Amino acid sequence: MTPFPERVFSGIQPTGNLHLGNYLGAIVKFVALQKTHECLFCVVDLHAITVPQEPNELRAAIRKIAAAYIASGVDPVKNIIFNQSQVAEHAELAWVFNCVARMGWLNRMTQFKEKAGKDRENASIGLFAYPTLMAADILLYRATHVPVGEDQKQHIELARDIAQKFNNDFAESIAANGHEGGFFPLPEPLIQGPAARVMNLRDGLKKMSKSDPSEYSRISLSDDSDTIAQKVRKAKTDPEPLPTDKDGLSGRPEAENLIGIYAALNDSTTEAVLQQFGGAQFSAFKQQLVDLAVAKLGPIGAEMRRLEQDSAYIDSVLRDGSQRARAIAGPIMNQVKDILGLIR
Ligand code: AQP
Repeated sequence: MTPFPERVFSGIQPTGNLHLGNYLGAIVKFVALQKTHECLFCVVDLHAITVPQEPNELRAAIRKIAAAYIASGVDPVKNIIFNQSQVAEHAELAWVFNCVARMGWLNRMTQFKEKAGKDRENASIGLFAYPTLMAADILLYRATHVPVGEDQKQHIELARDIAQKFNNDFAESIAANGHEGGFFPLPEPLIQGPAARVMNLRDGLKKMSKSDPSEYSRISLSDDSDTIAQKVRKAKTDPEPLPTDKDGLSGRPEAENLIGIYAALNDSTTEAVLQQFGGAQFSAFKQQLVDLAVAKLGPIGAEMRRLEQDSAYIDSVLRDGSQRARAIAGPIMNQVKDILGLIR
């Protein structure tokens, strides 16, 4: 049995407009988990600066992510909402983990390969070490559960490897400092659901992402009703009617994606949606999807726009959250120093 009480941590980078993938892959899970768990939801601004950022845009983007959390229904009083750079221990523990993780482990990270592209020599060291900072984000709070989209699975596995290696390498000192059963938990990713990997609306084989040059590839949380409707109508499909069961979706990535989005927005399953729409033409299904997406996302977008006007309120939420996060992180970082043999 784990000696660690259950605690949830997750974060989103302030690197652009939040899209339906971020919402369904992460934020919807945050809203559900706050009912049952102690949760920390972070705006991971130190991750954002692994690639160039314009300072004014970064400041606005940090506030925008916090606004999106709150507008989506994450309660800033019950949960800790904060930005990473206000809690210095994230960077401190990341350095320790840079000394625990192996080059070979990081060399295998597919996200670095995708983001660095062909010009790897010119990528920042921060971009390469991104997963050790992510491991520090989670383990600084000894978090046990991490709600994320499917694309982050490999990074959570790395966080588990780092936790395990730290526990093994310092086993004696960990025990001498009075900790039973290892110092860090092995965090579990929470990935399941019909929209764990929301795909690009123009190409069902590519992930929906903030950085795709085409606005029509994604639905943004800030899109108004007309824009959502236009994007869904233009979404790529195939000429066949919708199938009646899951097997009929194989080899039809665009159909699978739209059905998954509908299921996730409706808090339903792919099977249930196929039962309802099997045999229908895409045009009829798309109209229903537009109605559902506008009903779900419209109020969130409106509340985000309202909150974005009130930067004093957002900043106060982030300051309060950072203070509460530091109260947890400080003692854990001190224990890490004791285990390592650093004098404090
Ligand atoms: N397409 C997606 N489907 C499901 N979940 C997704 N997530 C991202 N894209 C999808 C999840 O959203 C959370 C926050 O992601 P992030 O902003 O920290 O990182 P990211 O994966 O770099 O986001 P993007 O949109 O893909 O940005 P770019 O274009 O810069 O690469 C995470 O839980 C992630 O799994």
